Amino acid sequence: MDLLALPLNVEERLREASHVVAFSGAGLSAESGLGTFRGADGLWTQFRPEELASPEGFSRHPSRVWDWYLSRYRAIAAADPNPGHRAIASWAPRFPSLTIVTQNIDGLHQRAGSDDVLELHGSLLRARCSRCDRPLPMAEVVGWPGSPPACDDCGGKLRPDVVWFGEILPEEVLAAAIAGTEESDVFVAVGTSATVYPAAGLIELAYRQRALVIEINPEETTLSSLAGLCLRGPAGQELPRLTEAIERCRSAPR
Ligand code: BV8
Ligand code: ZN
Repeated sequence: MDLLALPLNVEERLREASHVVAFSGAGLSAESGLGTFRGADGLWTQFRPEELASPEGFSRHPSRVWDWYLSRYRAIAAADPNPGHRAIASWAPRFPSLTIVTQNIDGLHQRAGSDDVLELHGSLLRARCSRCDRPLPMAEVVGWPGSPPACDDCGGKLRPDVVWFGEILPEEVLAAAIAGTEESDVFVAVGTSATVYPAAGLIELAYRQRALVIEINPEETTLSSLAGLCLRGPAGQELPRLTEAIERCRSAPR
């Protein structure tokens, strides 16, 4: 791995950082084989988000939406965390405080060893009843008959326990993500097109409160101008390079 040369001011910020936020989007899981939303192979290119990832889409086409999430669940079950997930997991002991905020619903941060992951958009490892809200593990219901299966308590349609467009984010999760961002010295936005709100607003909040924003993305995004450092490469390559640079500058004599 070729060493990442950091500008002096960035080195200084990383050396002094006590609270770091890692904010991830679908691009972090791309190298685990999971499709992104807006990239060339994006999931949305086959369907429009409103058609599938929305309450309206689900009420109009429950079976199509359920089958789409079932296929994504199967892809997630077959996927593994990549070096990007593992690099972020290795940051926990390196900083006094690390907050991991993800837009992803694949649970790969946790499988890479990260605890307390703030899942802004829920998790596809969980299903819930759309009528009585009963939570169920997706692993359990994938084998149930029906698309979508019926809740065995009330007969309501099961749905993935994710946040759809037009639905509000889990309040306590969003509040914790905002609190972590407000305290952050360094905010690393990896694999996100920064187009979905209120999640993308965290990058603007980090910038406003003078955190060093680091963007890791092969492409430019609408919020690239807020970044003090842009690493234009895949997460699985750039996160280990950044981790090596963090190790180097935090172990150097002060
Ligand atoms: C809400 C779960 C309101 C489901 C998802 C302003 C404020 C509030 C809301 C809005 C607002 N403006 C507009 C809205 C509405 C809407 C919204 O943001 N629309 C967008 C499209 C404009 N927001 C909402 O509806 C939110 N709800 O605010 O409700 C409300 C208020 C009161 C009362 C009632 C309602 C809910 C949004 C959540 C939607 N759910 N996911 C599912 O997964 O199926 S969003 C979906 O997009 C995924 O979570 C995905 O993660 C997310 C964001 O996309 P990214 O993660 O960024 O992925 P993307 O493909 O876009 O980009 C990938 C990037 O990776 C690219 O840049 C690519 O270059 C890069 N990349 C590719 N390969 C790699 C890589 N990077 C690194 N390494 C690689 N190898
Ligand atoms: Zn029910």
